[in-house]
Amino acid sequence: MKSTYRFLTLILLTALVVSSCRRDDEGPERIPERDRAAEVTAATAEIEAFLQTHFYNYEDFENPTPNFDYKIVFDTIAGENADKTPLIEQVMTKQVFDRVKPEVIYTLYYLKVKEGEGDSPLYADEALVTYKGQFLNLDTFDASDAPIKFDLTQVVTGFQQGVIELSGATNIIENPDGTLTFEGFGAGAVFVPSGLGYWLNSPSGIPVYSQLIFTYKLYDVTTDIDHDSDGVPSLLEDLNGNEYLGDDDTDENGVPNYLDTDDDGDGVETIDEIIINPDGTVEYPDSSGNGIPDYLDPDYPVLNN
Ligand SMILES: [Ca+2]
Ligand SMILES: [Ca+2]
Ligand SMILES: [Ca+2]
Ligand SMILES: [Ca+2]
Repeated sequence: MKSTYRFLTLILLTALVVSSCRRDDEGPERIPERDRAAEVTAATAEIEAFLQTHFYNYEDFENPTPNFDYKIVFDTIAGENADKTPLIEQVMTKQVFDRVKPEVIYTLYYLKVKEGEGDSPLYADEALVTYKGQFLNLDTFDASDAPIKFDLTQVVTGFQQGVIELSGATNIIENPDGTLTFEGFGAGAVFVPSGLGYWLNSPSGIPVYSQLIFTYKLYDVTTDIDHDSDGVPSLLEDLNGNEYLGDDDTDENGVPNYLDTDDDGDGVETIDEIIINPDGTVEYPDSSGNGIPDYLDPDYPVLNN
């Protein structure tokens, strides 16, 4: 457990050094890292202020015209829009723990404007989406109108947690011109505090500690991913069942199980300590009968195949 956090901290520290180097006469200047718990309060206040003062084009979604693109558009509640329903009355919330400091809990706000009629992704799946990333001032920092596939373990936590609330399309039709039509897709948005976003590790163009908005359409879902190809599906490498793969590290070598091909570090590859049947089902032998399957048991380094 401890070494997992060391691993994560190492990534953040590397980012800290890179992102805080300023080329000036006085040499590199460090941006002090903020307290993660205190920052939750500040970030949540900023996001709630946005949700109270803004609305989305919900009327377009309620009565879609034939050519409506199902894109979420935000605007300020003011002037001729003074009577619009604020987002704060339409959002849903979920509790999400901080991936660096798990005792810190966020209330994550998200919007489900079109639920989707197909499969819903899990945190270890891949999702085919179009998306747009915006700051709270509604400037866009990133977008893809072409469907793009994301490994949901590799995106910022807030985006992952928003996308998994939707379902994908039920039917994908290939048109004569080569484009795809997705029937029954999902559409939503998530309002991401920096601690579930980029924190200090922000790509260029995104200021550190920015709160972000992602809008997205979910088209398709790829399940049963085995990131390290060791025969154990990634979902089953979430040993503590907290729906986060980064903090399960049986041999405490800094590589979490879902990316570790020898999970118990006994020198025998995981794939040689499990049985993959011809029909694809997997068995996890416990040869010593101590309740720990061989691939997680460093005291049982016996080849099974
Ligand atoms: Ca695996
Ligand atoms: Ca490991
Ligand atoms: Ca593994
Ligand atoms: Ca092993």
